[in-house]
Parts: sequence; structure tokens; C-alpha cells
Amino acid sequence: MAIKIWSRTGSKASGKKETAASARTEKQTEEKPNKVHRPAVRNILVLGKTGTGKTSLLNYLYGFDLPTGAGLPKTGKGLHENVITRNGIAYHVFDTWGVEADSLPEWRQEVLALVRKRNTSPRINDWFHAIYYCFSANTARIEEAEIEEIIVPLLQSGCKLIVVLTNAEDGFRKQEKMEGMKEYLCTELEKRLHYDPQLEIIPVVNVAGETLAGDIISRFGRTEALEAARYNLADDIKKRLPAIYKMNVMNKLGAWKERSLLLLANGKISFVLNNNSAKQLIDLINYDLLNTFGAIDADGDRLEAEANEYLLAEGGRKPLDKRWRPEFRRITYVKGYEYSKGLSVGLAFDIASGLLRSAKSIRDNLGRRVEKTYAAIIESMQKKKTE
Ligand SMILES: Nc1nc2c(ncn2[C@@H]2O[C@H](COP(=O)(O)OP(=O)(O)OP(=O)(O)O)[C@@H](O)[C@H]2O)c(=O)[nH]1
Ligand SMILES: [Mg+2]
Repeated sequence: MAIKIWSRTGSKASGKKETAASARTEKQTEEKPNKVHRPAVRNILVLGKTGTGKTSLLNYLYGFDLPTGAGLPKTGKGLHENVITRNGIAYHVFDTWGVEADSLPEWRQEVLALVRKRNTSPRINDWFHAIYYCFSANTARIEEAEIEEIIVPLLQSGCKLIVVLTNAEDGFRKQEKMEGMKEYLCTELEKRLHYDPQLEIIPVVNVAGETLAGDIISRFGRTEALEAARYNLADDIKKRLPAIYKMNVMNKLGAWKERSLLLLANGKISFVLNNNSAKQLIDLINYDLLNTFGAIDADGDRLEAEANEYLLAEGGRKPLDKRWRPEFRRITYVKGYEYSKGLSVGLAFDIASGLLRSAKSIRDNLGRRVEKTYAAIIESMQKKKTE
């Protein structure tokens, strides 16, 4: 089970391996001035029962000044989006309040629908960039329903959760309590999941204070929590981007094929100038194919730029690995030109051999060429993938 438990000093129990190559890229990016813009949007979701320190956690991690504690209006219970702009970043904060164990099943629908909608978006801007689940180490209570209704379904839908144990300041049997919570959580998750969940467990003190004996309690856990969020987001980007890109490639090529076949079915073909009409049609189809390849490339670049905004923001040093779209390396503008040339050469050959005698033969012939080109492009993508 890949549950990473953070120590108070912030080192992970299962340390990250650092290769020479990754160290090199880090160094390179450090030397270069950071030209990448910061992302303008951050979506954050905080879950947990009432009084577990969710709002305090947001204030501590992101420097907000949201009202916490007792005396808050208990109307409007549930999930709320709050937009807070700080240092040019719009934080879309989804905080919850007043949630008790008995309202978990109804809360579950709302949370899961929201997370699924956002995290399947092709724009990184829409995703949740951090999801925290709070338990208080004071009460040390973890309800089975919280695991069953919220944590497990979220993990199953591919989310990464950061479990925060709030109120982690020293206290009567505090360490023992926290160990117990971690153990209970791990055992319960192992029972329900049959793969490694992406989960971090981080002890945090959200508010500074004083013990009864007059000792100062300082806050801690911020660096660890933010680092975990950054690590999770980087992993999501790495895993989701190729699929998003592939879907876009398929959609764009499919649309090109449909447009071309429609053009061939309805395009004007002059009986006097059969061969010229055929050339004109294939030129239009070629031009469209080149544009399609250009658009695919541009979309890939835009996706990469958006990913790097997030990866390089707030102290992140590793840009997206340049090989993030390897199986689609053939799908480039240059390759598109080769395919389009293939269409023209094939046509010239058919004209020379006198194959195109009627409008119908032109339509059929060119239609077959479009289908063949489309199949060849898709096949080349799949071949590259299994190589
Ligand atoms: N000592 C200590 N107090 C904390 C900590 N986190 C939160 N608190 C206090 O616990 C109380 C509840 O915190 P909130 O942040 O309002 O809790 P919440 O989860 O947002 O509660 P609801 O909005 O009602 O769901 C407040 O009085 C906080 O000051 C912590 O880590 N240590
Ligand atoms: Mg709150």
C-alpha cells in the first residue's frame, strides 16, 4: 500500500528516488530565469466533519482570513464555492461546514459529482489542484461512514487525497492517538481497495496557541501539506495529459474525415473537366488535413504550456517531460504534409491510368483515399504506442 506518512520534519517515509537525469533538469531550470506565467486559478477542496479545522487549514496553508470556529451561521450547510483572490491568483475554495456523519450519504453525491466533473475536464484550470480531508487528532474519531461514503469512492474515482490530522500539537497521549488513527485508516482502506491508493497522511497544527502550562504552540505542517499537493498535481498532469491529447487527436482527425467525405459526396464535379475537379477536391481535403495537423500541434503546445504553469509555480522546478506525447510524435505538421502528399500522388496516378471517368468514380476513388489515409494515421499512432 502506497500510503505515505509524513514525519514532523517533512521527510517522506518512502523517499522519492532522484535520478541523475532528474537532478540535471532541475539544475537547468533553476539556472534559467523562470519565464513561465503562474496559473491564474487554483481549485481547492476541503472535506471533513464539522469542527475538524477545515477552514483553519485553508487560512494556514493559503494565508486566507476566513471566519472559523463556533458561532458561524449554520444555515447553508454543505459544499460552498468561495473565490478569494490573492497575489493575482483566484483561489476557488470549496469548503464545507456543518457536515455531520448522518448527512454523509447525501453529501457524497454532491462531492463525487463535482470532483468527477472537474477532474475529467481537458483543461487543467478546471481540475481540483488539491483535495484535503481533515480529521481532528483531539477527538481522534474516524467514522466508518467517512471512509465508506467519501474517502473510498473518491480514491476509486482516481483522486489523490491528502489526509490532514489537525490539532496535532503535543497533548495527552496525542502521538499514540495519531498512530492509532493512521493504523485504523490504513487497515480500513486495505480492506476496501485492491490497489495502492494515492494517499498522504500529514499531521498539522493550524493555529498557534499556548498550553495550559504556558508553553508556546507553533503551527506546523504547512510545507508538507503544500508539497504533497504539488506532488499529487504533478502526478495527475503526467498521467492525464497523454489521454487528453490522444482524445483530441482522435476527435480532430475524425472530424477531418467526416468533413472530407461530406465534401466528396456533395462537392461539385464538372463532367467536362473531370480530372481538374478531382484535383480541386483533393486540394481542399489536403489543405484541411494540414490545418488539422497544425491545430493538433497547437493544442498540444497549449496543453504543455498550461501544465508547465502549474508545475513551475510556487517553487516547483520540474517542467513537463518533453516526451509526454511520444506515441504521437508522428502526428506533427511535417508528417501531415507527407500524408497530404500521399493523397495527391495517389490521385495523379489514378488520373494517369484513366481510372477517373465519371463523377461517381471520382467520388468513390477519393472517398477510399480519405478512408485509407485516416486509417494509416491512426495505425501509425497505435504502432508507435506498442513499440
Ligand atoms: N489548537 C488547535 N486548534 C485548531 C486547529 N485547527 C482548528 N482549530 C480550532 O478548532 C476550531 C474549529 O476550526 P474550524 O477551522 O472552524 O473547523 P471547520 O472544520 O471549518 O468547522 P465547520 O466549518 O463547522 O465544519 C476553531 O476554534 C479553530 O481555531 C489546530 O490544528 N490546533
Ligand atoms: Mg469551516
